[in-house]
Amino acid sequence: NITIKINGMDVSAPAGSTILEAARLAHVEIPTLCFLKDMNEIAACRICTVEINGGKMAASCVYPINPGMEVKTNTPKLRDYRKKTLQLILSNHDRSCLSCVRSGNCELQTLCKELGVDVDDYYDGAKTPSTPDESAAHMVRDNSKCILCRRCSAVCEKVQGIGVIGPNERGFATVIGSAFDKGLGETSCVSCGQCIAVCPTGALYEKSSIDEVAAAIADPSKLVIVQTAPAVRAALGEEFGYSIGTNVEGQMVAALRRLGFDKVFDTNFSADLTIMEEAHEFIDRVQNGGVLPLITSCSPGWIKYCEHYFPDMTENLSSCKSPQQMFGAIAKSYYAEKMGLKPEDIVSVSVMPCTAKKFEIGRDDQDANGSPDVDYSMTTRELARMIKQSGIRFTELPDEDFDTPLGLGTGAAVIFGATGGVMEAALRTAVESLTGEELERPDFTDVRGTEGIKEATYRVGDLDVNVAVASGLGNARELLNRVKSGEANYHFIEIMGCPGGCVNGGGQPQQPGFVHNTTDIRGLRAKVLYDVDAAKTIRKSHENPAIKELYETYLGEPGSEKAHHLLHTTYVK
Ligand code: HC1
Repeated sequence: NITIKINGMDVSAPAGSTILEAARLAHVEIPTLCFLKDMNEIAACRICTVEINGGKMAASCVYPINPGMEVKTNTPKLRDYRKKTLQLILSNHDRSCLSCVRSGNCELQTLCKELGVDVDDYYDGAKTPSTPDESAAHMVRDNSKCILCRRCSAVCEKVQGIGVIGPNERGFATVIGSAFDKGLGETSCVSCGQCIAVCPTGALYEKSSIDEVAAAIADPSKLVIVQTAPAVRAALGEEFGYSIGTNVEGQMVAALRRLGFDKVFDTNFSADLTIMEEAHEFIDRVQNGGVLPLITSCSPGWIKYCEHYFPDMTENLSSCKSPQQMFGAIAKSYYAEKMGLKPEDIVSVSVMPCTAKKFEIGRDDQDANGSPDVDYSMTTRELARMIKQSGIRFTELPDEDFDTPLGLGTGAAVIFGATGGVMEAALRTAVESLTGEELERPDFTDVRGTEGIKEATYRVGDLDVNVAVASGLGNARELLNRVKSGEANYHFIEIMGCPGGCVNGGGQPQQPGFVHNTTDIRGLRAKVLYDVDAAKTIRKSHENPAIKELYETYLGEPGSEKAHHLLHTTYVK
C-alpha cells in the first residue's frame, strides 16, 4: 500500500490506485461525469480535477497515487474550476431542461445544482449544429444534449464490440455519430440500448410508445392486455426511490391495473412456453444429428448481432421466437378464442427491460395471426413515466397478483432475466425429459453469476452435455470465435445481448456513473430473480399448469405443426 494525504488526512491505498479510488477509500467523493470504471477512463470532462502537491491540477480518475502525495479535493480554486467547466459544457448544450426526458435524473443537471452553477448562460455563444437522428426503430440521438463524454461510444465499442458510434470531426465541430454520419438505423447497430443506459443526459433516449398505449387503453372497442418481462419487477422500483435489488412485482401489477390495462399478464408464462419448445428442439437436434451447438434466441439484440456479424451461425440459432413474441402469438390465438375475440380486437402491449424489443416487434414473421404478435413494446423507464404521469402513488400501492391463465409462470421462467437463467431453465426441463427421472434439486449453479462467459458440463443419461453462457456482445464474439476455431465444443449455448442479461438491459432505469462505478447493479437485480425462483413451489417449466393446459387443449405436443406456426421463426443472413 501507499500512504498519501487527502485533505490533510492520511489515506492508505493499494499501489496503482488512482486518486479517485484512494479518495473513495477515505469516504471522500470527487465529482465525476465522463468516468465509467473499466470502460471509459479517459479524463475527458475534467470535472474530477483535484490539486496535488500544492497547486498542480490533475484529473483524479486517471492520475495514479505516489508516496507522500498531498491531494486537495475541495478548494475554492477547484470549486471555481469545476463550475467554469460546467458553464463551458452548458454553453454548447440545449438547456430546455423542463421538457427533457432526463429532467430530474440528469447527471449534468445534478452536478450543476450540487456545484452551485447559478448562471447557466455565462459563456453562451455559437452552438455545434445538430439534427436529431430518429432513423433507428428503437431510439433517438439528440446531439444538442450531448456533452461528448464518450460513455456511449465506450460501451458500444469496448463492451459490446460493435462501435457504430464515436466522435466525428475535431475541436468545436466534434459530434458523436456513425461513420459517414449515417443514421443509426442504416448502420449495423443492434438496438441493445446500452448507450442509453450509460448516457448521463437526455442525448440518447428510447422512442416512446406511451401516447399510443394510452390511446389504446382509452378505446372501448379494444381489449388491451399487457405482459411484463421477468427483469422489469427487479428494477422498476428504482424509479420510485426503492433501493437497487427490490422486488416490486405486486405493486407493478397493481399499477398496471390502475393504468387501465384490461388484463395484466406475465412474460414468465411464455418463458415457460419457450423452454418447452426449446428443450424439445435441443433434444431433437441431439438425437437426430441436427446443427449443434444450439444457441438461444430470446434476446433480439443478440439475434441482430448474429445476423450481422456471424451470418454463418444463424442455423445454430433456435427457431423459437422470444418469449415476448410467443406471448403475443398465444394471446391473439388461444386466448382470443377463449375470450371469443378476433386477433385485431386485442391490443398486445409488453413492458421490457430492453430497447431491442421495439425493433423485434416489427421483424418479419412476427405476426402469426395476421396481426402483430405484439403491438407496442415499452421499456421499464416508459412504464415508470406512465405511472408518474397518471398520478398513481406507486409506493402506496398494495401487492396484487397477475391475471390468469397467461399470468402464471414458474421459477424457471423468472430467472430468464439474469445471464444463465435461460440455460438453467432449459436444463431443468431437458434433463428430466432425457433421463425420465425427476431432478433431486433443480439448481444448476455453475451457470449463475455475472461473469461474461461461463461454462459447465453435465452428465445427462449417457451423454456429457457441454454448455456455455455469454452475456454482452463482446463476450458473445469471444465465445463464438472459440467455437468456430474448434477450441471449444458445446452442445448448447445461451447468449444475451446485454452484459449480465436482461436485468441490465438498455431499457432499465438509468443509474448515475457513481452508482455504476461502486455498485454491482446487475448482481443485485439478478438476486431478486433467484430469490423469487427459490421461493416458488413450481420451479420447472414443464410443471406449469397453464402451459400443460395450453398443450393439452390447443397446441398438442411441443414442436407440433400448430406450435411451429405460432411460436417459431426464421432468420436473415
Ligand atoms: Fe428478457 Fe426474455 S428474459 S429477453 O431479457 O427471454 O427483454 O426480462 O422478457 O422475450 O421471458 C427481456 C427479460 C424477456 C423475452 C423472457
